[in-house]
Amino acid sequence: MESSTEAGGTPRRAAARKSTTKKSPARKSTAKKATAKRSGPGGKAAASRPAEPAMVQLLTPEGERVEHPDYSLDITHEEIRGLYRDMVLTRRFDAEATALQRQGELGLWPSLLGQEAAQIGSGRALRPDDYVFPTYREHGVAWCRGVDPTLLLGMFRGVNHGGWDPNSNNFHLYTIVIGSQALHATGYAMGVRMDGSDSAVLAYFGDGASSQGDVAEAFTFAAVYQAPVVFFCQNNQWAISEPIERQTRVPLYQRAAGYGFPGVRVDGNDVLAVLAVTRAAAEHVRTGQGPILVEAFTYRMGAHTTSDDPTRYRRKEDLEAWEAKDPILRLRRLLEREGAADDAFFAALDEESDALARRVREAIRTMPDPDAMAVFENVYADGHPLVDEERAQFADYLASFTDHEHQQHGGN
Ligand SMILES: Cc1ncc(C[n+]2csc(CCOP(=O)(O)OP(=O)(O)O)c2C)c(N)n1
Ligand SMILES: [Mg+2]
Repeated sequence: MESSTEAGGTPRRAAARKSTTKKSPARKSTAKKATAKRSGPGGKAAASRPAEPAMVQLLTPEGERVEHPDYSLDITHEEIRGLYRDMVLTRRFDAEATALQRQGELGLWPSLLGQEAAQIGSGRALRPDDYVFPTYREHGVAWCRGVDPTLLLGMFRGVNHGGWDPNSNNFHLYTIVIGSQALHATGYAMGVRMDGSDSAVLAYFGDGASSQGDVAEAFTFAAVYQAPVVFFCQNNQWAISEPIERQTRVPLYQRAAGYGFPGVRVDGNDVLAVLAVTRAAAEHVRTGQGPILVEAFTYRMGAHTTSDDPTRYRRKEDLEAWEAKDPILRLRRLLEREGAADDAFFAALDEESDALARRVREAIRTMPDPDAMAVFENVYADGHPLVDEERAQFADYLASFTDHEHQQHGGN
Protein backbone atom coordinates (compact mmCIF):
# COMPACT_ATOMS: atom_id res chain seq x y z
CA MET A 1 0.00 0.00 0.00
CA GLU A 2 2.65 2.50 0.98
CA SER A 3 4.55 2.64 -2.29
CA SER A 4 7.18 5.31 -2.65
CA THR A 5 5.11 7.33 -5.14
CA GLU A 6 2.08 7.22 -2.85
CA ALA A 7 4.18 8.29 0.09
CA GLY A 8 5.85 11.07 -1.83
CA GLY A 9 2.56 12.56 -2.98
CA THR A 10 0.38 11.09 -5.73
CA PRO A 11 -0.97 13.26 -8.55
CA ARG A 12 -4.33 13.05 -6.75
CA ARG A 13 -2.89 14.47 -3.56
CA ALA A 14 -0.89 17.07 -5.39
CA ALA A 15 -3.99 18.17 -7.30
CA ALA A 16 -6.00 18.32 -4.13
CA ARG A 17 -3.39 20.52 -2.52
CA LYS A 18 -3.23 22.80 -5.53
CA SER A 19 -6.98 23.26 -5.73
CA THR A 20 -7.19 24.53 -2.16
CA THR A 21 -4.30 26.94 -2.33
CA LYS A 22 -5.60 30.40 -3.06
CA LYS A 23 -3.18 33.21 -3.59
CA SER A 24 -2.61 35.31 -0.52
CA PRO A 25 0.45 36.42 1.36
CA ALA A 26 -0.71 34.57 4.45
CA ARG A 27 -1.34 31.33 2.62
CA LYS A 28 1.93 31.48 0.73
CA SER A 29 3.92 32.11 3.86
CA THR A 30 2.46 29.12 5.69
CA ALA A 31 2.45 26.73 2.77
CA LYS A 32 6.22 26.65 2.80
CA LYS A 33 6.35 25.48 6.38
CA ALA A 34 5.74 22.23 8.17
CA THR A 35 7.53 19.71 6.04
CA ALA A 36 8.54 18.02 9.26
CA LYS A 37 9.36 14.38 8.87
CA ARG A 38 8.52 11.85 11.47
CA SER A 39 9.90 8.58 12.54
CA GLY A 40 7.97 6.20 14.74
CA PRO A 41 4.56 4.65 14.19
CA GLY A 42 3.88 6.69 11.05
CA GLY A 43 6.43 4.50 9.29
CA LYS A 44 7.37 5.03 5.70
CA ALA A 45 4.40 7.22 4.80
CA ALA A 46 5.20 9.53 7.66
CA ALA A 47 8.85 9.75 6.69
CA SER A 48 7.90 11.04 3.21
CA ARG A 49 5.21 13.38 4.40
CA PRO A 50 4.27 16.03 1.82
CA ALA A 51 4.15 19.73 2.60
CA GLU A 52 1.09 20.79 4.58
CA PRO A 53 -1.58 22.64 2.58
CA ALA A 54 -2.23 26.32 3.11
CA MET A 55 -4.33 27.50 6.01
CA VAL A 56 -5.94 30.74 7.09
CA GLN A 57 -3.55 32.82 9.16
CA LEU A 58 -3.91 36.38 10.46
CA LEU A 59 -0.98 36.40 12.86
CA THR A 60 2.47 34.97 12.15
CA PRO A 61 4.47 33.10 14.80
CA GLU A 62 6.56 36.27 15.08
CA GLY A 63 3.44 38.16 16.16
CA GLU A 64 2.94 40.10 12.95
CA ARG A 65 -0.59 40.70 11.62
CA VAL A 66 -1.20 39.59 8.05
CA GLU A 67 -4.21 40.08 5.82
CA HIS A 68 -6.30 37.34 4.31
CA PRO A 69 -8.59 37.92 1.32
CA ASP A 70 -11.49 35.87 2.71
CA TYR A 71 -11.20 36.55 6.43
CA SER A 72 -10.67 39.89 8.08
CA LEU A 73 -10.97 40.81 11.70
CA ASP A 74 -11.80 44.17 13.19
CA ILE A 75 -10.51 43.92 16.70
CA THR A 76 -9.50 46.45 19.33
CA HIS A 77 -6.45 46.27 21.55
CA GLU A 78 -8.75 45.74 24.49
CA GLU A 79 -10.30 42.72 22.81
CA ILE A 80 -6.86 41.32 21.97
CA ARG A 81 -5.85 41.72 25.62
CA GLY A 82 -9.02 39.84 26.52
CA LEU A 83 -8.07 36.92 24.29
CA TYR A 84 -4.58 36.92 25.76
CA ARG A 85 -6.00 36.87 29.28
CA ASP A 86 -8.31 33.97 28.39
CA MET A 87 -5.41 31.95 27.03
CA VAL A 88 -3.06 32.66 29.93
CA LEU A 89 -5.66 31.81 32.58
CA THR A 90 -6.70 28.66 30.73
CA ARG A 91 -3.09 27.50 30.50
CA ARG A 92 -2.56 28.21 34.18
CA PHE A 93 -5.68 26.29 35.14
CA ASP A 94 -4.54 23.39 32.99
CA ALA A 95 -1.05 23.37 34.53
CA GLU A 96 -2.58 23.39 37.99
CA ALA A 97 -4.84 20.46 37.14
CA THR A 98 -1.83 18.51 35.83
CA ALA A 99 0.01 19.20 39.08
CA LEU A 100 -3.01 18.14 41.11
CA GLN A 101 -3.09 14.83 39.25
CA ARG A 102 0.59 14.32 40.09
CA GLN A 103 -0.22 15.02 43.73
CA GLY A 104 -2.88 12.33 43.74
CA GLU A 105 -5.87 14.66 43.82
CA LEU A 106 -7.13 13.71 40.33
CA GLY A 107 -7.20 10.28 38.74
CA LEU A 108 -6.36 11.61 35.30
CA TRP A 109 -6.00 14.90 33.44
CA PRO A 110 -6.07 15.60 29.69
CA SER A 111 -4.00 18.72 29.15
CA LEU A 112 -4.85 21.25 26.44
CA LEU A 113 -1.31 22.66 26.33
CA GLY A 114 -0.72 24.19 22.90
CA GLN A 115 -4.40 24.25 21.93
CA GLU A 116 -5.35 27.45 23.76
CA ALA A 117 -5.76 29.53 20.60
CA ALA A 118 -7.92 26.92 18.88
CA GLN A 119 -10.21 26.82 21.91
CA ILE A 120 -10.32 30.47 22.94
CA GLY A 121 -10.62 31.70 19.35
CA SER A 122 -13.54 29.39 18.62
CA GLY A 123 -15.15 29.76 22.05
CA ARG A 124 -15.15 33.56 21.83
CA ALA A 125 -16.73 33.44 18.37
CA LEU A 126 -20.00 32.13 19.81
CA ARG A 127 -23.18 33.67 21.13
CA PRO A 128 -24.67 32.63 24.47
CA ASP A 129 -27.57 30.86 22.74
CA ASP A 130 -25.24 28.70 20.64
CA TYR A 131 -24.69 25.18 21.93
CA VAL A 132 -21.35 23.42 22.35
CA PHE A 133 -20.68 19.68 22.41
CA PRO A 134 -17.11 19.15 23.68
CA THR A 135 -14.73 16.21 23.97
CA TYR A 136 -12.85 15.88 27.26
CA ARG A 137 -10.13 18.44 26.50
CA GLU A 138 -12.14 21.62 25.88
CA HIS A 139 -11.14 23.45 29.06
CA GLY A 140 -10.61 26.70 27.13
CA VAL A 141 -14.01 26.49 25.48
CA ALA A 142 -15.60 25.78 28.86
CA TRP A 143 -13.90 28.94 30.14
CA CYS A 144 -15.39 30.98 27.30
CA ARG A 145 -18.83 29.54 28.01
CA GLY A 146 -18.58 30.65 31.63
CA VAL A 147 -18.39 27.17 33.17
CA ASP A 148 -16.49 27.49 36.44
CA PRO A 149 -13.15 25.71 35.87
CA THR A 150 -13.32 23.93 39.22
CA LEU A 151 -16.41 22.08 37.97
CA LEU A 152 -14.34 20.47 35.22
CA LEU A 153 -12.33 18.57 37.81
CA GLY A 154 -15.05 16.47 39.43
CA MET A 155 -15.20 13.76 36.80
CA PHE A 156 -11.41 13.47 36.77
CA ARG A 157 -11.44 13.12 40.54
CA GLY A 158 -14.10 10.45 40.21
CA VAL A 159 -16.69 12.18 42.33
CA ASN A 160 -19.32 12.72 39.64
CA HIS A 161 -20.14 11.96 36.01
CA GLY A 162 -19.93 15.53 34.78
CA GLY A 163 -20.39 18.18 37.37
CA TRP A 164 -22.28 20.97 35.65
CA ASP A 165 -25.70 21.57 34.16
CA PRO A 166 -25.22 21.64 30.37
CA ASN A 167 -28.17 23.96 29.91
CA SER A 168 -26.81 26.62 32.25
CA ASN A 169 -24.13 27.62 29.78
CA ASN A 170 -25.13 25.69 26.66
CA PHE A 171 -22.03 23.58 27.13
CA HIS A 172 -22.65 19.86 27.13
CA LEU A 173 -20.89 17.47 29.50
CA TYR A 174 -17.45 16.21 28.56
CA THR A 175 -17.64 13.17 26.32
CA ILE A 176 -15.05 10.43 26.51
CA VAL A 177 -16.57 8.09 23.91
CA ILE A 178 -14.60 9.33 20.95
CA GLY A 179 -16.68 11.03 18.27
CA SER A 180 -20.09 10.29 19.80
CA GLN A 181 -20.74 13.94 20.56
CA ALA A 182 -20.69 14.69 16.82
CA LEU A 183 -23.95 12.74 16.59
CA HIS A 184 -25.41 14.42 19.66
CA ALA A 185 -24.55 17.81 18.18
CA THR A 186 -26.05 16.93 14.83
CA GLY A 187 -29.30 15.72 16.38
CA TYR A 188 -29.47 18.85 18.50
CA ALA A 189 -28.78 21.02 15.44
CA MET A 190 -31.55 19.29 13.50
CA GLY A 191 -33.86 20.26 16.35
CA VAL A 192 -32.60 23.85 16.28
CA ARG A 193 -33.46 24.03 12.60
CA MET A 194 -36.93 22.57 13.15
CA ASP A 195 -37.49 25.19 15.85
CA GLY A 196 -36.64 27.91 13.34
CA SER A 197 -33.91 29.29 15.59
CA ASP A 198 -30.71 30.82 14.25
CA SER A 199 -28.46 29.40 16.97
CA ALA A 200 -25.29 27.64 15.90
CA VAL A 201 -24.19 24.27 17.28
CA LEU A 202 -20.52 23.42 17.65
CA ALA A 203 -19.21 19.87 17.70
CA TYR A 204 -15.62 19.62 18.86
CA PHE A 205 -13.61 16.53 18.03
CA GLY A 206 -10.05 15.45 17.35
CA ASP A 207 -8.09 14.14 14.40
CA GLY A 208 -8.35 10.62 15.79
CA ALA A 209 -12.11 10.96 16.15
CA SER A 210 -12.34 11.73 12.44
CA SER A 211 -11.82 8.00 11.85
CA GLN A 212 -14.87 7.06 13.91
CA GLY A 213 -18.09 5.90 12.29
CA ASP A 214 -20.02 8.29 14.53
CA VAL A 215 -18.31 11.27 12.91
CA ALA A 216 -18.96 9.95 9.41
CA GLU A 217 -22.62 9.41 10.25
CA ALA A 218 -22.87 12.85 11.79
CA PHE A 219 -21.43 14.39 8.63
CA THR A 220 -23.98 12.54 6.49
CA PHE A 221 -26.99 13.47 8.61
CA ALA A 222 -25.90 17.07 9.04
CA ALA A 223 -25.39 17.46 5.30
CA VAL A 224 -28.64 15.81 4.29
CA TYR A 225 -30.72 17.71 6.87
CA GLN A 226 -28.78 20.97 6.45
CA ALA A 227 -28.23 21.01 10.18
CA PRO A 228 -26.72 24.21 11.58
CA VAL A 229 -23.63 22.54 13.00
CA VAL A 230 -20.01 23.65 12.84
CA PHE A 231 -17.78 20.59 13.03
CA PHE A 232 -14.70 21.93 14.76
CA CYS A 233 -11.80 19.51 14.48
CA GLN A 234 -8.71 20.25 16.52
CA ASN A 235 -6.09 18.43 14.55
CA ASN A 236 -3.40 18.23 17.19
CA GLN A 237 -1.74 15.60 15.00
CA TRP A 238 -1.93 12.80 17.52
CA ALA A 239 -4.54 10.38 18.80
CA ILE A 240 -2.66 9.18 21.86
CA SER A 241 0.39 7.65 20.09
CA GLU A 242 -1.17 7.35 16.63
CA PRO A 243 0.01 10.09 14.25
CA ILE A 244 -2.30 11.89 11.85
CA GLU A 245 -0.90 9.84 8.94
CA ARG A 246 -2.71 6.85 10.40
CA GLN A 247 -6.07 8.65 10.23
CA THR A 248 -6.19 10.10 6.74
CA ARG A 249 -4.61 10.31 3.33
CA VAL A 250 -5.99 13.80 2.69
CA PRO A 251 -5.99 16.93 4.87
CA LEU A 252 -8.98 16.55 7.15
CA TYR A 253 -10.84 19.69 6.08
CA GLN A 254 -11.09 18.21 2.58
CA ARG A 255 -13.25 15.38 3.90
CA ALA A 256 -16.21 17.78 4.00
CA ALA A 257 -16.35 18.03 0.21
CA GLY A 258 -17.29 14.36 -0.06
CA TYR A 259 -20.33 14.99 2.13
CA GLY A 260 -21.33 18.11 0.24
CA PHE A 261 -20.41 20.89 2.63
CA PRO A 262 -17.47 23.27 2.84
CA GLY A 263 -14.31 22.77 4.84
CA VAL A 264 -11.60 25.21 5.84
CA ARG A 265 -8.24 24.81 7.48
CA VAL A 266 -7.15 27.48 9.92
CA ASP A 267 -3.90 27.96 11.79
CA GLY A 268 -4.99 26.60 15.15
CA ASN A 269 -2.19 28.42 16.97
CA ASP A 270 -3.40 31.78 15.71
CA VAL A 271 -6.22 32.97 17.95
CA LEU A 272 -7.17 35.83 15.62
CA ALA A 273 -7.55 33.53 12.62
CA VAL A 274 -9.51 30.96 14.61
CA LEU A 275 -11.84 33.70 15.87
CA ALA A 276 -12.43 35.05 12.36
CA VAL A 277 -12.91 31.64 10.77
CA THR A 278 -15.23 30.35 13.50
CA ARG A 279 -17.32 33.54 13.38
CA ALA A 280 -17.71 33.08 9.64
CA ALA A 281 -18.51 29.39 10.09
CA ALA A 282 -21.15 30.17 12.72
CA GLU A 283 -22.66 32.75 10.38
CA HIS A 284 -22.71 30.16 7.61
CA VAL A 285 -24.77 27.72 9.68
CA ARG A 286 -27.02 30.44 11.15
CA THR A 287 -28.07 31.53 7.70
CA GLY A 288 -29.39 28.12 6.71
CA GLN A 289 -26.50 27.04 4.53
CA GLY A 290 -25.99 23.72 6.29
CA PRO A 291 -22.95 22.41 8.13
CA ILE A 292 -19.32 23.37 7.76
CA LEU A 293 -16.08 21.76 8.85
CA VAL A 294 -13.30 23.80 10.43
CA GLU A 295 -9.96 22.07 10.85
CA ALA A 296 -7.80 23.91 13.35
CA PHE A 297 -4.28 22.78 12.58
CA THR A 298 -2.41 22.69 15.87
CA TYR A 299 -0.23 20.53 18.04
CA ARG A 300 -0.67 18.79 21.35
CA MET A 301 2.42 20.02 23.19
CA GLY A 302 1.76 17.91 26.26
CA ALA A 303 1.05 14.25 26.76
CA HIS A 304 -2.28 12.78 25.65
CA THR A 305 -3.21 12.56 29.32
CA THR A 306 -1.25 12.26 32.55
CA SER A 307 -1.20 8.48 31.89
CA ASP A 308 0.77 8.93 28.68
CA ASP A 309 4.50 9.33 27.96
CA PRO A 310 4.92 10.99 24.55
CA THR A 311 8.72 10.68 24.63
CA ARG A 312 8.15 7.05 23.66
CA TYR A 313 6.66 7.90 20.27
CA ARG A 314 7.43 11.44 19.19
CA ARG A 315 10.57 13.36 18.42
CA LYS A 316 11.95 16.14 20.56
CA GLU A 317 12.61 18.20 17.42
CA ASP A 318 8.92 18.20 16.48
CA LEU A 319 7.95 19.48 19.89
CA GLU A 320 10.60 22.20 19.75
CA ALA A 321 9.40 23.33 16.32
CA TRP A 322 5.88 23.71 17.69
CA GLU A 323 7.03 25.44 20.87
CA ALA A 324 8.33 28.18 18.58
CA LYS A 325 4.75 28.58 17.30
CA ASP A 326 3.27 28.79 20.79
CA PRO A 327 -0.12 30.50 20.58
CA ILE A 328 0.32 32.58 23.72
CA LEU A 329 3.83 33.74 22.91
CA ARG A 330 2.65 34.78 19.47
CA LEU A 331 -0.12 37.00 20.83
CA ARG A 332 2.19 38.47 23.43
CA ARG A 333 4.56 39.46 20.64
CA LEU A 334 1.69 41.24 18.89
CA LEU A 335 0.71 43.08 22.07
CA GLU A 336 4.31 44.18 22.59
CA ARG A 337 4.88 45.05 18.94
CA GLU A 338 1.81 47.29 18.91
CA GLY A 339 2.38 48.69 22.39
CA ALA A 340 -1.06 47.37 23.30
CA ALA A 341 -0.21 46.15 26.81
CA ASP A 342 2.12 47.51 29.45
CA ASP A 343 4.05 45.85 32.27
CA ALA A 344 1.20 46.54 34.68
CA PHE A 345 -1.15 44.48 32.50
CA PHE A 346 1.17 41.48 32.46
CA ALA A 347 1.87 41.77 36.20
CA ALA A 348 -1.84 41.95 37.03
CA LEU A 349 -2.47 38.91 34.88
CA ASP A 350 0.27 36.98 36.70
CA GLU A 351 -1.48 37.78 39.96
CA GLU A 352 -4.84 36.77 38.57
CA SER A 353 -3.32 33.46 37.41
CA ASP A 354 -1.91 32.77 40.86
CA ALA A 355 -5.28 33.53 42.42
CA LEU A 356 -7.02 31.16 40.00
CA ALA A 357 -4.52 28.41 40.80
CA ARG A 358 -5.12 28.90 44.52
CA ARG A 359 -8.86 28.74 44.00
CA VAL A 360 -8.57 25.51 42.00
CA ARG A 361 -6.40 23.85 44.68
CA GLU A 362 -8.76 24.93 47.40
CA ALA A 363 -11.76 23.61 45.48
CA ILE A 364 -10.17 20.21 44.99
CA ARG A 365 -9.21 19.86 48.61
CA THR A 366 -12.68 20.68 49.80
CA MET A 367 -14.59 18.75 47.12
CA PRO A 368 -16.91 16.35 48.91
CA ASP A 369 -16.80 12.63 48.14
CA PRO A 370 -20.11 11.26 46.94
CA ASP A 371 -22.12 8.86 49.05
CA ALA A 372 -21.11 5.31 48.07
CA MET A 373 -24.72 4.42 47.26
CA ALA A 374 -24.99 7.28 44.77
CA VAL A 375 -23.50 5.11 42.06
CA PHE A 376 -26.86 3.34 41.78
CA GLU A 377 -28.78 6.56 41.18
CA ASN A 378 -29.80 7.79 37.72
CA VAL A 379 -29.10 4.44 36.04
CA TYR A 380 -32.70 3.99 34.88
CA ALA A 381 -35.42 6.62 35.04
CA ASP A 382 -37.88 4.13 36.58
CA GLY A 383 -35.50 1.78 38.35
CA HIS A 384 -34.59 -1.80 37.44
CA PRO A 385 -34.78 -5.05 39.48
CA LEU A 386 -31.13 -5.89 38.75
CA VAL A 387 -29.94 -2.50 39.96
CA ASP A 388 -32.18 -2.88 43.05
CA GLU A 389 -30.55 -6.23 43.77
CA GLU A 390 -27.04 -4.85 43.35
CA ARG A 391 -27.89 -1.85 45.53
CA ALA A 392 -29.08 -4.14 48.32
CA GLN A 393 -25.97 -6.32 48.05
CA PHE A 394 -23.68 -3.33 48.17
CA ALA A 395 -25.54 -1.84 51.14
CA ASP A 396 -25.02 -5.14 53.03
CA TYR A 397 -21.34 -5.09 52.10
CA LEU A 398 -20.87 -1.56 53.42
CA ALA A 399 -22.78 -2.38 56.58
CA SER A 400 -20.30 -5.19 57.25
CA PHE A 401 -17.60 -2.59 58.04
CA THR A 402 -17.41 -1.51 61.61
CA ASP A 403 -16.11 2.02 61.14
CA HIS A 404 -18.28 4.90 60.02
CA GLU A 405 -15.96 6.16 57.26
CA HIS A 406 -16.18 2.92 55.28
CA GLN A 407 -19.91 2.71 55.75
CA GLN A 408 -20.28 6.15 54.22
CA HIS A 409 -17.91 6.00 51.28
CA GLY A 410 -16.77 2.41 50.78
CA GLY A 411 -13.25 2.00 49.45
CA ASN A 412 -10.17 1.42 51.55
C1 LIG B 1 -14.96 4.92 21.09
C2 LIG B 1 -13.65 5.08 21.78
N1 LIG B 1 -12.57 4.39 21.33
C3 LIG B 1 -11.38 4.52 21.94
C4 LIG B 1 -11.23 5.36 23.02
C5 LIG B 1 -9.87 5.51 23.70
N2 LIG B 1 -9.32 6.84 23.37
C6 LIG B 1 -9.36 7.85 24.26
S1 LIG B 1 -8.68 9.26 23.63
C7 LIG B 1 -8.32 8.51 22.18
C8 LIG B 1 -7.64 9.29 21.07
C9 LIG B 1 -8.44 10.44 20.56
O1 LIG B 1 -7.66 11.22 19.69
P1 LIG B 1 -8.22 12.53 19.04
O2 LIG B 1 -9.60 12.32 18.54
O3 LIG B 1 -7.21 12.99 18.06
O4 LIG B 1 -8.34 13.57 20.26
P2 LIG B 1 -7.18 14.17 21.19
O5 LIG B 1 -7.12 13.29 22.41
O6 LIG B 1 -5.91 14.16 20.42
O7 LIG B 1 -7.62 15.53 21.56
C10 LIG B 1 -8.71 7.18 22.19
C11 LIG B 1 -8.51 6.25 21.07
C12 LIG B 1 -12.38 6.04 23.48
N3 LIG B 1 -12.33 6.87 24.53
N4 LIG B 1 -13.56 5.89 22.84
MG1 LIG C 1 -5.70 14.39 18.32
